[in-house]
Amino acid sequence: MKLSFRWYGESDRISLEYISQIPNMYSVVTAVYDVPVGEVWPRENIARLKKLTEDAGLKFEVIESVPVHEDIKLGLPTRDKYIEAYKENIRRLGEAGVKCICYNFMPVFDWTRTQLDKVAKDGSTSLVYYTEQLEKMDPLNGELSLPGWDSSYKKEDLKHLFEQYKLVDEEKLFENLKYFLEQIIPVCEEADVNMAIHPDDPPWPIFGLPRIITNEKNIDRFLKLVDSKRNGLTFCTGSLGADPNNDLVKMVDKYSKMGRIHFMHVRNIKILNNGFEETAHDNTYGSLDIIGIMRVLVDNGFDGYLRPDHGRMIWGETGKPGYGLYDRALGASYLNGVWEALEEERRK
Ligand SMILES: [Mn+2]
Repeated sequence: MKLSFRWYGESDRISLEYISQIPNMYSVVTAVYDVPVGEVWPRENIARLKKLTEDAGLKFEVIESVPVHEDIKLGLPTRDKYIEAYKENIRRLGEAGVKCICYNFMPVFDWTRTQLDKVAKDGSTSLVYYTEQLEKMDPLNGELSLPGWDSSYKKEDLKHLFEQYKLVDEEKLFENLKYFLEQIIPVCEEADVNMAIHPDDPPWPIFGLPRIITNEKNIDRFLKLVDSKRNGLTFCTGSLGADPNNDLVKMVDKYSKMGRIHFMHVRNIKILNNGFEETAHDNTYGSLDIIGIMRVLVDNGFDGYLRPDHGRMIWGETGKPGYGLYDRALGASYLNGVWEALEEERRK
């Protein structure tokens, strides 16, 4: 297991020095953030991130994300130029020593929560998803702003996008994903880079838009679209775990044995009748069997990247919701401890 930590580049309030002080920290997870979706990342931007990272004693091996242009997801004729740009990004990142690229194939919206600062009894705040809040949200009224959300969309652009997606159902989205993978996976073989798709978060359709990376059946289908080890997963426990029908321990066991998990996002959530709340990483705080998941990873000799995922805001910290330092560092330490104990147990 190679422990990693998301860093939002030079504008991140959390320094690389702080990240490197977390025990057992191996690599940053970052991206070039100032280039529009669909364009080629300048070599000098990549080189700068790499230098800053390595100067701090960390590896520059994981990118999250190289975003996929909507035209690719929609399957428009213009997709080919964006796929060419994507390929060039894979080559450039491979040259810079990147081993794993996380991306997602969610139409329009990235991860979605209905509230970013739900206060818990202990005064910490976290991200939550409540069905009744979602039902009141209208993405087309021009006022909605979400964390995983490209705020550069204008109201009219969004209306147009929603119109276009009326022609894209789950089958079509799978087809468009296959088209994309068939083009990029051979480039990954040459560039020695693994692609790791992030599951849809939450793992069900929202706002009438299709979602396909949601459960075991669909992930099986996804892996067969292009049956190469390069075509793999970011297994995000908090995303897939929001659907209680997903047996996470079984899925992690199966996909890690197949060598198809390149990147683990590990966090816990509490499942409610009307949605879910993000919690501390520890087993007892949420509904997910974090220890069971870590156990199969240890048993299967998982040597990919693993990072704590969203944290709560604690100790008065402010900043990017889900991406404070303190609770994610606690999460990393917890995951280290669990890993160490399980390895020790296995040796005996
Ligand atoms: Mn995740």
